[in-house]
Amino acid sequence: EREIEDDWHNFTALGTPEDHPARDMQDTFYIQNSLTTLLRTHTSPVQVRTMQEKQPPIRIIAPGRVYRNETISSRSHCQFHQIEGLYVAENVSFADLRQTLYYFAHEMFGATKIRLRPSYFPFTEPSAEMDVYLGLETERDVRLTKGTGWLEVLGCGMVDPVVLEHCGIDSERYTGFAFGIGIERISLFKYQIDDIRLFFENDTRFLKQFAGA
Ligand code: 2NL
Repeated sequence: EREIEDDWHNFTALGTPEDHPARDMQDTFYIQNSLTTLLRTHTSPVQVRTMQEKQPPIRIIAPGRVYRNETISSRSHCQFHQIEGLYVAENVSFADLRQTLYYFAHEMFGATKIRLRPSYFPFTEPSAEMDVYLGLETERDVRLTKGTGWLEVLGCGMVDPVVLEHCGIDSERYTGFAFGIGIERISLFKYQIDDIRLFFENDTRFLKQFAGA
């Protein structure tokens, strides 16, 4: 999939207005000072193109590298990988979203409890953050969850009808849910890695640990 996108597929189609801070040069890498050609800030343009090309039911998982102009530290980087999911069909509900995410949390983390907290994304309404319950069994759980037992793992929501219409889908007939996960962020705690920069240094001593994982 393309990593260089235009602002329509990365922002406009997804309901991110011209004056939204995410569009700023501070946050997004533009190509040669162009205001329209940029490094994608999420994998959503893949789903946008899919919706433009075919009618529901649509089920797609879009993994890939994305770029944000952030200060590099042990916790954040200017490049990372995302997995986004999108499901658009008749009668897709928030309950469907919750059950799908619960299944993922159970398989990925062995979590038996999740919670959805209200949040905001320009492309979903309503929007939520999903936390998984790790408990406070180990010292690591206490540290990772700041003593609460709950860990934030992804963002999600019901696709905003405006986004469906931008992509040529009848929002009176169809509804959908979407979610996005930062792969490095969840790998950091799943594999107890303390610095996100390690993923991009290509040091074979680091990479070999995951051979066959
Ligand atoms: C996050 C949150 C999210 C989406 C991504 C999406 C894509 C389309 C339409 C609507 Cl085409 N939504 N993606 C929705 C909610 C959250 O990502 O924190 N990602 C790291």
